[in-house]
Amino acid sequence: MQNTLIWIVAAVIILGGGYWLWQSQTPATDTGTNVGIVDTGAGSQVPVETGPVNTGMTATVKYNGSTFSPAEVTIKVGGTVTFESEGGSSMWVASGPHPEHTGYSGTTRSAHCPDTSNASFDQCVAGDSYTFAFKKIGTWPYHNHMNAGVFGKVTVVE
Ligand SMILES: [Cu+2]
Repeated sequence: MQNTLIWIVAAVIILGGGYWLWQSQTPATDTGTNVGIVDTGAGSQVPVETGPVNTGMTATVKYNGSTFSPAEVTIKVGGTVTFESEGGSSMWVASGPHPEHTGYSGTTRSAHCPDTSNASFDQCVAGDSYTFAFKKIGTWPYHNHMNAGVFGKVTVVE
């Protein structure tokens, strides 16, 4: 009877020790955060956390007649981008591709422009200012329909 007790205690110690060894070798869990590397000089590099880049609920893009500036902006979904034409340059912001503007909504210009709910990323008429609320996550190239060689890009993130 006493021998049995000793064997049970020994088994518990062996199993417990084995579990401890196994657990101590389990790698640390990945926290899922983005980690960049910063060189602090003298050859030492330390990891740093990097947050979302330039991601707010609003952005403003200026059009000067030949370029959008900044041409690429990132906003959160549901956020708005306001496009402003400076100096009276003719501007009609629209999702690519030119000339049908199907990229954002999947509908053509002639189909979505009469829709006054404005669910399409398409200004639909030339004007000095255009504000659009982005409800779809993704990267949305756009151009000036009045000067179709001028491009930009809106990236919408969660
Ligand atoms: Cu166009």
